Formats: sequence, C-alpha cells, structure tokens
Amino acid sequence: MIPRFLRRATVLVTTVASLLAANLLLAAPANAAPANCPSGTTCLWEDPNYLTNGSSARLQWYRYSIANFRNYTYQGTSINLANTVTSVYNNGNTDASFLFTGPNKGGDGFILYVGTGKTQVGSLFNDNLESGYFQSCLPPSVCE
Ligand SMILES: [Ca+2]
Ligand SMILES: [Ca+2]
Repeated sequence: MIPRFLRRATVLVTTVASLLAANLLLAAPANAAPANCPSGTTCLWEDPNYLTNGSSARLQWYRYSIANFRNYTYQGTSINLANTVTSVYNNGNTDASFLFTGPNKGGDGFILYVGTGKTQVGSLFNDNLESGYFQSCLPPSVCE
C-alpha cells in the first residue's frame, strides 16, 4: 500500500505534468496559420473563425493587393467579397496588411501584422471591407 502522502505527491506531479502538456498543446495552434491560407498571402473569409459556410477552404486571398473586393468571390462559392468579410489572416512573409472599408484604400482602415489574424474583425469593419493591400503595395504603386 502506498502511503497517503506519496499518493498525494503523485497526484500533484501528474496534475503539473498534464497542465504543462495542455499548455504545449494550446501554444502550437496559436502560431499556425488557418488551414488553406497559402504562405505569402492575406486570407479572407465570410464568417468568423476563418470559415465560409463552415469551410476554411472557401476563402479568397491576395499576394499583393485587391483594390476592389467587388471583383472577387470566395473560392467555390458565388458569394461576393465586398462588404461580407468577417475573418482575416496575414500569412505573409514580412509585410503588414491593410484593410479598408471602401475600394481603393477608401474609408476606414486597420493594420493586420504579419503572422496575425482576427477571428472576427471589429464592428466598424465587419461586413464592410472592400479593399486590402500588403504594405509594399500601399504607395501609389499598383501591384494587384
Ligand atoms: Ca460576414
Ligand atoms: Ca464598405
């Protein structure tokens, strides 16, 4: 029979170990880009949590910029990008991304740093975005 104090110590060690394991499990996905978002692009979905109608594959992305979301749909859907985007992820290499409520950098904008995303953009931007640019495409230069 194991003495009670030893059993208690074992439980404590097990608890610490499982907490550490849980932490490691939680830490890994936080750094990973959402599924189906290609490296070097900023990705856009219609719904929260990097999904469109329940699928992460129904997305649209830009490697440089999209001056007018009106010209694009989410892949595999007929849903127009303009004023429907709800979640975004910058899976670029170095540049921050800028998203605007109007076409051609119009309206209000926000910055999305590289390697970060928003599972739901703020209420000012939700279902309101119409153009997006990586930083190097923000100057008058056009690189769509
Ligand atoms: Ca939406
Ligand atoms: Ca808008």
